[in-house]
Amino acid sequence: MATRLSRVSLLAACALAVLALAPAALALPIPALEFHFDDAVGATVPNHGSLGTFGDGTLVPGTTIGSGAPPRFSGLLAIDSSSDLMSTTDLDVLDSANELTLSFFVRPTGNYGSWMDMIGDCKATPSPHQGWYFQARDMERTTSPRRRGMVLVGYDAGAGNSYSLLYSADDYIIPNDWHYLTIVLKNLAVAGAHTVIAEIYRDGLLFSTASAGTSLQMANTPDGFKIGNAMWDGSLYAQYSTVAVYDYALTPSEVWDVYTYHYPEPGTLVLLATGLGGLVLRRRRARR
Ligand SMILES: [Ca+2]
Ligand SMILES: [Ca+2]
Repeated sequence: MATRLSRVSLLAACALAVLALAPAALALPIPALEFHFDDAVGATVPNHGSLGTFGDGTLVPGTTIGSGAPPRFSGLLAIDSSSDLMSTTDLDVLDSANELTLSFFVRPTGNYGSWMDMIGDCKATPSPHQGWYFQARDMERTTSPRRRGMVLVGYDAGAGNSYSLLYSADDYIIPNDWHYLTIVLKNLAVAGAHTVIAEIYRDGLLFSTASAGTSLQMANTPDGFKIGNAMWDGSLYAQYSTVAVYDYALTPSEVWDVYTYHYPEPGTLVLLATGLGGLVLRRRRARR
């Protein structure tokens, strides 16, 4: 009897696991940009997003790619000096979007400090700043505030170099650990007084939310999307993998689907389906 019951349970678990897998496989959101870093040709990093070759990345000399990142794609971009950079041409579809989602695996490796450039689409100089970018903040600190992710949303001329800062909670970015970070930005192009929102996820789950009031609208930036020496400050030394930009906001379930697609663990999906997923997720977070 016990054997029959456990067989039935096993079959039910397998069926649920298949159901859990199916939606992610069939209906993943499509990004405008997605870089895998395992297929570069010379200095060109192919774009796998909807913008096609128009969104290809270009490496500046000295910027290298390698392997060993978490699956599904193991290629990585290594930023190990403040001049390392991958950039695209100017992309109007991203500049004019009211909502954006940025997703990437990252493993910080050094050069920790207070303001460390990571990723963005931003005109750095001359002021006023335009566009948005994401930094690692307070990496050197051992007390709060420390190891935060920060989005700077900068707005156009006319309005006098005005910008908003949106911060994650502490310990969002962990030295030497791979994590999958997702930042959803909303209300970038709303006219009049409004609130800009950043929903900040790690490994598929909401980590914190930040907001800031402004009456300014996002302006077009003449520069392209950048990883590395993106803006003003020294670069966080880090490895990046599977970097994507969506010109719309992902929902919480889409963020989870994308994460589990890029970081599949079959055992996790089976246990999720049988209600034990929380245990495994806690274990996985502890391990990584
Ligand atoms: Ca380098
Ligand atoms: Ca631009």
